[in-house]
Amino acid sequence: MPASVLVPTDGTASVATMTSDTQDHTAKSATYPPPERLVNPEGREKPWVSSMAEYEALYNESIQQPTKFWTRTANELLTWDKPFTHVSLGSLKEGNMAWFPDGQLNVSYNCVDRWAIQDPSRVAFIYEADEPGNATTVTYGQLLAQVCSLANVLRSFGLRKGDTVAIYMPMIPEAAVAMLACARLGLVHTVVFAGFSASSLAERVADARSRVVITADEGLRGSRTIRIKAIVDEALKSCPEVERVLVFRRTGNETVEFTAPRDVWWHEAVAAQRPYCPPVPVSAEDPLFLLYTSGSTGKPKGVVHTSGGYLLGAALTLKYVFDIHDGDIFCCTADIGWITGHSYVVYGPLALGSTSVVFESVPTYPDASRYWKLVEDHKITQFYTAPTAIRALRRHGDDFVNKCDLSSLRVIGSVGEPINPDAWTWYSEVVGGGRCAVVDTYWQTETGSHVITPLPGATLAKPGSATFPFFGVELAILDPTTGAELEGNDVSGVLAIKRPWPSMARTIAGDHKRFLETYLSPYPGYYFAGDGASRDSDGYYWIRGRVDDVINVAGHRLSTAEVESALICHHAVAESAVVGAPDEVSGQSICAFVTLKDGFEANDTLKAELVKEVRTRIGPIATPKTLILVDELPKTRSGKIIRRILRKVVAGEGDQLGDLSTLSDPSIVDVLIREVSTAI
Ligand code: 6R9
Repeated sequence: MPASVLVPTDGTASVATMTSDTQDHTAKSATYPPPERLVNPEGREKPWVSSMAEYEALYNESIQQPTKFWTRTANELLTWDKPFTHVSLGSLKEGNMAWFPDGQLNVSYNCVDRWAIQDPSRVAFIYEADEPGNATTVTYGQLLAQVCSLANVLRSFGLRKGDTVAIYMPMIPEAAVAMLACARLGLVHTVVFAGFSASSLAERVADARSRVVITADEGLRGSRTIRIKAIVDEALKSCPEVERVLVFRRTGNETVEFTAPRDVWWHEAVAAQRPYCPPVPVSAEDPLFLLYTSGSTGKPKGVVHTSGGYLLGAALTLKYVFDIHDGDIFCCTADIGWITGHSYVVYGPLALGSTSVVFESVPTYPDASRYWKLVEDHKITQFYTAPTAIRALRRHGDDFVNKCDLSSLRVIGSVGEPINPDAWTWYSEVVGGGRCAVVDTYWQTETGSHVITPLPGATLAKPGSATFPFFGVELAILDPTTGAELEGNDVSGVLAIKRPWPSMARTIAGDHKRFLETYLSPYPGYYFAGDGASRDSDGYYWIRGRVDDVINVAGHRLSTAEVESALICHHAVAESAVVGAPDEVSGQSICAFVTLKDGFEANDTLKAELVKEVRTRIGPIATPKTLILVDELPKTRSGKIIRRILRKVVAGEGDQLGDLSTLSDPSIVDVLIREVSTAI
C-alpha cells in the first residue's frame, strides 16, 4: 500500500470521486491560441517564448541537459557573491536535495540593490491602500533605504543569521520591507496571514522559535478595522520567548496597547538607524523562509524554502509565465501571508526589477469594479488572482468590468484551485476582452513556484487545464493504489513529480521525518503533490483537486482535522467530522457535523458558539458555512468516521453512496440526507 494519505481515516481512496468528469471536457474542449497582441506585439518586444516549438526546445533542454539549463538561467537571473560550481545534489529517493550548494548570494541584494544601483527612481511597489484613490509608490532607491534601516533595527535586537522572525502584518509595502530586511541579514522569516487567530499565530511563533514579531497597530480591509496588535498581544501570552515586538503604525489609533520595553515603534526604531546595511552573503541552501501550511493532520507544517533555488524559481516562472518585460506593471492580488504573495508580490517581481502592485483592499470595496479600476489607474499589464474572486466578481455582472479601460492588460492569471471552464471563459472574454492570454497556474506552497502552466505566447489553452509542465518539472501520473506510473495519454491518477527542481521545499521545520512521510515516501522516487490529475489525449494536464483531507476554501488550504480539533475544544462537543461542500463562489465551503455530549441541547445559540470556537481557534477563514448537529456520525464497525459518506451527502449525491456494508448502522444515511437537505 503506497500512501496512507490516500486512505484517510475512513479507509477509502478518494481518487475515484475525482475522475467522474475527467473524460468529458478534456481533449474535446475548446482551445484558445495565444492572442494576437502577444503573437504580433506591434512595437513591443516579442514574448520570451512565442511558439510551442520554442517551449519544447527549452523544456527538453531543461530535462536532458539540466546542468546547462540551470547554470545559464541561474547566472542570467541572479547575481552571486560566490559563483556555484555545481548545480544540484541529492535525489527524491533520499530527500537530500540541494541546489547550487557551493554558491553564495544575498536575496535582498538581488531584489533591491541591483535595481537601486542602476536607477534609484525605478518604481518597485505601487501601493493601493484600502481607501480608493490613495495610491503611493516606493522606488527601488527608497526601498533600499527602508530595507537597510530595518535590517539595522533587527540587528540591534541581537538577531543573527539563521534566527527566525515572525511577520504578522496587513498588505502594505512594509510587510515586504520586513521580509527583505530579514533576507538581508540571513534571518529566516515566517509570515503568518493576518487573518489567523491569536492561537494560530501563537502556535506558529512557538513552532518557528521566533524571538521577534513584526506587526502593525491595525489593518484596514474594505474599510473594516482589524485589530492586529491586539491579536499579537493575545498570542504572545503563550509565547514567553518573544523578546521584541516591532509595531508599524498603519492607522495611528491611540488606544492600541503598547508594552515597553518589549514593544518598539517601527518609525522610532528606523529613525535611529543608518539607511545602509551591507547584505550578508548566505549559502544558496540557507533557508530564506518558513511558511506554515495545512496538511492532512491537524498541526500545520512549517515548509522550508531556501535562498538560491527558491529565488530562481520565482524569477524564472514570473518572467516566462507572465512574460514580464521592462516597464511592465505586474499585479498579484494574493496576500503576502500565502506563498503566492511571497513568490509573486515580493520575490519574483523584485528579482526581475519589475514593478509590483501591493493591494491592501478587497475586490468588492467600494464596489465590484475595484480590481478593474486598479488595472485602469495603474495601467497594469499582467494581473493574477484566484478563481474564487473571478467567480464572485462575475456574479456582479459585466458592467463593473466594462466601464473600466483594461486595454493595458496582456496576460491574466489564475491560481489556488481548479478554475471552472465557464469562469475561465468569462475571465478571458470579459476581463481579457479576448486580447489577453489566460494562464491557469498550478503549484503549491511546497513547490515554491509554478509547476504546471501555460506560456502566454506559446500555449494553445484549454479552459480548465493548467496545460503543460514548466521547465525542469518532469511530471508523472501514478496509479494511486499500486504506485505504478501510468504511461501515455488518457490516464487519471495522482500527480507526482519525478525529479527535484530548484524551488522545491527542502524540509519541514524541525521535522524532516514528516517531510519525507508526507511528500517523498508515499511513492518512493517521486514527489507526491496530494492532488489527483489526469492527462488527456492531447497530453494536457487537468488537476482534479486534493486526494487527502485538505480542503480548499476560496483558495485557502485548510485541513479538515484542524477544524475538527477546534470544534472538539468546545465543552459541549462529543465528536465532529468536517468535509468540504461544493460552493459556487469559494470552490469549497466548510461543512461540519457535530455530535453533542449528553446533557447538551441542540439549539442555534450553541451552533453560533461552535462556529465562534473555530473562528477564535483558527481564524475567520475557517468559519464553517454549515454546521449540522446530528445524533450520530456514520462510522465503520471498528468506529472510524466515514467522511466519504458525508462528502457525498453534502454534494447532493446521496443516491451514489456505493457500498455501505462497512457502516455499523446503515439506517443513519437517510437521517443524514434529511438533515443535510434542511440545513443546506
Ligand atoms: C499556490 C497555492 C496548493 C493546492 C494544490 C491544489 C490547489 C493551486 C491550482 C490548484 C488546480 C490550479 N491549486 N493552484 N488546483 N489548479 N491552478 O495555491 O498554494 O496554498 O499551498 O495550495 O491548491 O490542490 O495542491 P497552496
